[in-house]
Amino acid sequence: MDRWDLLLTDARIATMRGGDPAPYGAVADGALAIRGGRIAWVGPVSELPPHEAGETRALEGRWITPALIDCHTHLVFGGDRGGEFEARLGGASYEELAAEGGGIMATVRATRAASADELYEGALGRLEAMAAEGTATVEIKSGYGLDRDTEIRMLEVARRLGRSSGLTVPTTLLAAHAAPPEFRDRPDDYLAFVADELLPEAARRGLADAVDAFCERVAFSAAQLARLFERARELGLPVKLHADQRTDGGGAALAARFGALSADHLEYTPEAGIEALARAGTVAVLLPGAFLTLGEDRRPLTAALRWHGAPVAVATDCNPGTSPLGSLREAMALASRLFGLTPEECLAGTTRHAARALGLQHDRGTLEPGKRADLAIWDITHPRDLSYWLGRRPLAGLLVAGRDHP
Ligand code: DI6
Ligand code: FE
Repeated sequence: MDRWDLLLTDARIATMRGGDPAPYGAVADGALAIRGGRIAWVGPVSELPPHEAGETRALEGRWITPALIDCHTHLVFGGDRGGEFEARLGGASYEELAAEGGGIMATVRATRAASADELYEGALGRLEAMAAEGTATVEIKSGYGLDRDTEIRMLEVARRLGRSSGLTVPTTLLAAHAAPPEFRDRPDDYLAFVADELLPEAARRGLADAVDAFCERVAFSAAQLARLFERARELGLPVKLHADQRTDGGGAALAARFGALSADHLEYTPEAGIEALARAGTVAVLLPGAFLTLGEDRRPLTAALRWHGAPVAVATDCNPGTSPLGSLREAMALASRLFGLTPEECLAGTTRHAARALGLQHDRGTLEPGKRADLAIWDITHPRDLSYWLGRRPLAGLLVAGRDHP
């Protein structure tokens, strides 16, 4: 006799299992059982084994999917950049505003000036809004401090958000986001500081789960970043990369060479770079919010990603400058329209492949026995509705490790 804590029945279940011949790995008249915060059983109601359940809930035909996973955000930051948004609509370019001290540096100044509590409160509101849309795992990057104290403070705030919210918050050190004013015209000295001091400290204190960098003409070159990635490797930390967002800087190839968890943006990645990502098993993370906000006209090569079999994820890139987007479900709706991803690819991109982009593929991202019981329950008629509708809030419930998330 199987003993379960919670049994969900009368559900339609998009398991998102890889290799399942059914679209979305769907189970029509399904049940899902949870024990100890993990999925204990999933399948058709007609095949339920003999069991005892502490609680049983009939979902009246609602859909269950894996809880969504946002694998790329800059959720912790000070200030906001609404003024720049207006100025850009008035004709100023992102690069012009950056040259005048706006852009990333405006947020760096505001973040340095903010206390840990202020950063925490601001990010907590954004995090709760994400959970209210079905997201239970939210990666958070540093990268608006660009000095020792503020980068560490951002990571500590992200860790605190993970402890207090009940959600999972993997952290990423993105100190190589830009060279700060103190190192103007000395980017190599700044990268040496990051590689030799900041990275080892973050690793020693267990503050970073991964290391990210911005590979771009306005930031750092692939050659400059290779040294940082070698250091990350020595310290046993996986790497990720903001690659080829505005220009082809060889970012995808660099990420593939280091077996990165993910390469993100990829608007200007050539097909050879995509082939390299696919061969390395590096997840291609597409960020439609930044594409849309920057008015970019070059798209990632969706057909080539498919053709080469690269795993593709979708994320919000939530940040105050280039992607003021707080809903991962809306990111799916945008990725289908702007990049031509199918609704099933969008959902795989915010579940199974997003888990892999964080190195969590063995723990979550699909509904299979043994995986963490992070589930979203939706008032929808078909999982494609999650990409189909804009501006709707179809979430009916969120379970995190088998418990109702408030
Ligand atoms: N790419 C982006 O779109 C953001 N960072 C990055 O590496 C920009 C962040 C910002 O403008 O604040
Ligand atoms: Fe980003």
